[in-house]
Amino acid sequence: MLKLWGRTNSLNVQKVLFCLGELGLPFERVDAGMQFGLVKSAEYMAMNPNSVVPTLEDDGFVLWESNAIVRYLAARHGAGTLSPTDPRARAQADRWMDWQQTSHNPMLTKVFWNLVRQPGGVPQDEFNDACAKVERAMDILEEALAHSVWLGGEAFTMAECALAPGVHRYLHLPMERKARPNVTRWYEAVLERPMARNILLLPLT
Ligand SMILES: N[C@@H](CCC(=O)N[C@@H](CS)C(=O)NCC(=O)O)C(=O)O
Repeated sequence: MLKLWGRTNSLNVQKVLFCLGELGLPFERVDAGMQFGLVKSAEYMAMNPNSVVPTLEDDGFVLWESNAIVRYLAARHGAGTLSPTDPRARAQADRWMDWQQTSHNPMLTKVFWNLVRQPGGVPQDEFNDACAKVERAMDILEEALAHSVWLGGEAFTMAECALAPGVHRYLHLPMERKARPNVTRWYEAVLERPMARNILLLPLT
């Protein structure tokens, strides 16, 4: 049976949970990270030397990095659906997944921590800069979704699994947001997926 380590309020764990839910795969989950600890234990670090969540184990095969886990599960169990087989469709999904890790998430994390987990923990100018960059990233997403139903085109893919938790987080931060109708339409469509509400609709903590 697949085994996943990670707390459910982690954006990176939520990506994997969403992917597992889309694929309908049975799995066991172990709470780990933040208040649950475990990630600094020798046993955990032997699997994931980064001391972060998520980590997946599949019949002795251990994998860390949330997007790599999503790609692995999608390739193994969702080839042609979650994991597109057409090279261009695959590249589009990959592109958004890489963008999530490198452009969207770093600044979103700074804003999120400053507003939710450790209010005032980030100097004001750094916070303002992070907010401006998150807004710019959300504008890029808004523009892209004006031209396609899903991130990869006409079909729901693993890119949705990877990006939905971050967009959910952004949309629920206690701050002002401008209207982005295409993002809203996409987010509402994501919430219609069978497992999405269980995984995403948690209070931000
Ligand atoms: N690039 C890694 C980042 C993993 C990461 O930073 N995980 C956070 C939670 S989202 C973490 O484990 N934080 C420490 C903790 O929860 O104790 C991935 O995508 O898996």
